[in-house]
Amino acid sequence: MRALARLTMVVLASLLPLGGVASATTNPHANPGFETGDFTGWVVGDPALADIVTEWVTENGGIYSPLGAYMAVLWGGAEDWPSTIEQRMNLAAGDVLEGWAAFDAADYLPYNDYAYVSVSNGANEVLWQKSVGDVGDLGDGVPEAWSWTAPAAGTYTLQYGVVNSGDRINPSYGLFDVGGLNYQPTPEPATCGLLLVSGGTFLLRRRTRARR
Ligand SMILES: [Ca+2]
Ligand SMILES: [Ca+2]
Repeated sequence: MRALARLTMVVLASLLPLGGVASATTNPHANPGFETGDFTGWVVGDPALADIVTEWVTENGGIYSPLGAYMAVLWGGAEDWPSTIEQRMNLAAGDVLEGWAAFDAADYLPYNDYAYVSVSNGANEVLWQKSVGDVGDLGDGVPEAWSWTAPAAGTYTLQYGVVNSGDRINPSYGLFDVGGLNYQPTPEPATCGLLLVSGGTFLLRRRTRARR
């Protein structure tokens, strides 16, 4: 009888790790949609090149807004150096990471600024990327969903980044969130003035376009 009890214990103990691996969770990372209103849970590469915003107005008058209250925006700094936020996570096989990203180009070719979403655990995998070449000079890229499933248990780093390519001026912007991003295109000229007034605080934050 005692032997049977011990066997039962051994069988139960061997089942426990199996249960952990089998239960995949969606978005296991902390503060994925920035709804704390700050970068809690994230490591910010350069706080001077990252912000949490409720709305983002482009140079063209296009407006990005989150489905929740907040989203993250990053912009480029030094030439060819990535401005980043990232988060390390212990994931089980089958865990899903997902989100939305958009690229607001504030430069023109050949200065091919770009934004990306990547995940790595040694090897680096780019999940989403958009550049000036993709959205056009000063273009507003449409928000796009990305999704990734962990192929094996391990420690992974999810990174969002924006690079100022070719020089260090006219930085472009990357917008990041989960749960969706809305984008309203540039309004008709008649309503443009009204929207510019409402978006004035955001426009004022932009640096003056540098001359080359
Ligand atoms: Ca959000
Ligand atoms: Ca640039």
